[in-house]
Amino acid sequence: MKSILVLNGPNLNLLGTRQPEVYGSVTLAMVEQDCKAHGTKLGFDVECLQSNHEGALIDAIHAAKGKHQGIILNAGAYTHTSIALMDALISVEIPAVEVHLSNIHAREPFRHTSYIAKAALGQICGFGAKGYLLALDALAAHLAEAAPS
Ligand code: DHK
Repeated sequence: MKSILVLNGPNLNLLGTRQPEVYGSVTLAMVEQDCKAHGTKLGFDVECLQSNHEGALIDAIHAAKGKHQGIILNAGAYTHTSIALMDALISVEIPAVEVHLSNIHAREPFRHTSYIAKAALGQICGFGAKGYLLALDALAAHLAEAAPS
């Protein structure tokens, strides 16, 4: 069975209580549960991981090589700063979809830049927690196209 890694970065462990007017009231546990359930419908095994540490996120991307066929990444604020995360994604050559709960392009100018976008198939932002499920759909379509069964 194909496996997808859902990776969340800094402060996303606070989902549900952190600025709910921006990030919504759904907790990370609920997001992860929904991703697993949606993955099952699509025929994917879904593994979820969250870290507040850049190095741990890089290690998780490296460890995904040979284990996961796709990555869904919300790198939180590292999106706007981390060349190291971009390089990690490029290095492992695993198709990745970037997700943000908020519409980063409608917010402060410093959030308009994404290093992750340079290494991702595409970006889904502004749809709240549903964005993760849309990203799973996008990866399913991409992987089916790449290797039709
Ligand atoms: C989450 C964060 O933590 C912010 O730093 C990003 C992103 C946006 C989100 O919308 O999911 O700027």
